[in-house]
Formats: sequence, structure tokens, C-alpha cells
Amino acid sequence: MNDFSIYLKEKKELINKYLDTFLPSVDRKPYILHKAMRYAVFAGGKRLRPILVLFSSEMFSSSYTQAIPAACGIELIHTFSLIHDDLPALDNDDLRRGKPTCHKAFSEDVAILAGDALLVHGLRLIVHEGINWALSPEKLVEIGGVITSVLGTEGLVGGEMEDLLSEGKKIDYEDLLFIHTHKTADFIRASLEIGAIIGGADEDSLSLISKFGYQIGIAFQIKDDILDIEGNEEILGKPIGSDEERKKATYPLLFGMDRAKKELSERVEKALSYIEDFGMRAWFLKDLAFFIRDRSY
Ligand code: GRG
Repeated sequence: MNDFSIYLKEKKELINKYLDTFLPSVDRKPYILHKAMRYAVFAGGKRLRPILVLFSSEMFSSSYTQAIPAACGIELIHTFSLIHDDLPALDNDDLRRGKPTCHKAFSEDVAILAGDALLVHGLRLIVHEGINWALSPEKLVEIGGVITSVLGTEGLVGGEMEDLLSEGKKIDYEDLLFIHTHKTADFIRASLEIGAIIGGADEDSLSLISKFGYQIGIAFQIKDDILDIEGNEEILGKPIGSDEERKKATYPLLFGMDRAKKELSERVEKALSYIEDFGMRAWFLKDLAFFIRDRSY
């Protein structure tokens, strides 16, 4: 294993350990809700976003410890968005992270509420729990501003709405970029920004990290769209071809596979240009950019 794989593995284990301690026990009421929350969170997942929080904090402070609650909060919110995205009223998917989706394993009403609870619990971990980890109120207010700015109509909800509205339509590049930006890139960028704020990054560094995050966020979604055509269902843990079936507006379906791959590489190159001056301090982010470009899951 190389340093990148070791870092990913170690931090994934750390995140899983803390998620277990932060999530409500299945022995507490409402049992079924806590069971469904834990089912969705521990069904699998790369834990990429929380690892970004940890690394960007470590990059500026040589420690990731204070970023642990926020990193876990980010993963809970991400899991919430996947549960709701899979619901019959939205994408109506049966499989996620290699397992039946939350509404299939439980029921639609339970899945909706499990998602709601994960969103609120995640927000609490990000904006409040840090107090118990010696994070300053100023930093908590700042990261509260970042996370809430990327979840609403000018973030995840807005991106998801436009994504649904664009089904079956031939939208232009600008409209597709709106969806990719708000559905995916904003949240990845915010994960990096939150870690950097916790780590005490100065304004210029924060801006560079943010620009890097935006570019790898777009690259991540382009790759996601490519994998929906060329990926392996077993490795991905979800069916392929669902975008075409649902007439989704995706990069390769709208503009062709060659152009999608070209833009993916260009976004990765652009992302790398923003972190060049950090040198070896940003080693993980460099490897991550290539991982996003080359990943098979
Ligand atoms: C109220 C905040 C809020 C949002 C609701 C449902 C919704 C609006 C948004 C869904 C957005 C969504 C599902 C975007 C897709 C992003 C994406 C490519 C997810 C897959 O991420 P991976 O590959 O998944 O990192 P794992 O399973 O590895 O964690």
C-alpha cells in the first residue's frame, strides 16, 4: 500500500469509530429510526468528504483531532442526501453502497425520517460539538456559515432540484455546470474549507483550498457520470446505466464520452495548479486529485 492508500484506510477507520460513538444507540427510542440511520451510514462509503475535512485541518495545524466532530457531521449530512436522493419520489434507486437503499431495507416513511435526523445530527456535530473539542466559538460560527451556505437553494437542494427538472431535456453546458456545482462540488469544497478553518488557514490559503475543492468537486461528478456508463456494478455497489434509463442530464450523455474525459483531466490539472505553492504540505490533495480522475468506485 502507498502512503495515499494508508492515509485513506487509517482515516476511514477513525471516522467509522467516531461515527459509531456520535450516532444514537439502537437501544434508545425510537429504535427503528436509530437502526435505519446506522444502516445507511455503515452500509459502506468511501468517507472521502470527512477525510478531506481531517486532511485540510492537519495541513494547517499539524493536527486533525479538533476536526473529528465536523468530519463526522459532514458524512452524516452526505448520507442523508444519498437516502433522500434514492427515494421513490426522487431517483427511485434500489441499491446504494452495495446494499438495498434505506427505503428498501426499512420503509419510505422511516427512510425519510432517518434522513431528516441525520441532517440535523450532522449539523449539530459541525456547529456545536466542537465546543467540547476546544474549538473557538468564532471558528464554529465561521464553519456554520460555510455548511449552511452549501445546503440550501444555492447548494445541494438547488442542484438536486435542477437535476430533477432537467431529466429528459437537452440542457446546455451552463445549466449542467449549475447542477454539478451545487449538487456535488459545493459540498466537497465546503468539506475542505471547514477543515482549513478549523486548522487556522489564513485567508489566501483558504481561498486556494476553496478553488481546488471546487475543481475536484466538478471532476468528481464528471467521473461519477462516466462510471455510470463505463463502471463495474459490483465495484461501484450500484447499478450502471441508470442515468441513461432516466434520461438524466450528465456530461457524457449530453456532450459525449471524449469531451467528458477531456474536461475531467482539465479540471484535475486546474485543481492541482491551485495547490502547487503548498508543495509537499498538500501531498494528499495531489494524490486525491489523481484518485478522483482514475477511480473505479
Ligand atoms: C436538504 C441539504 C439538503 C439536500 C437534499 C437529496 C438532495 C437534496 C441532494 C442529493 C445530492 C446528491 C445525491 C448528489 C450526488 C453526489 C455524489 C456523486 C454522491 C456519491 O458520492 P460518493 O461516491 O459516495 O462519495 P459514497 O457512498 O462513497 O459515500
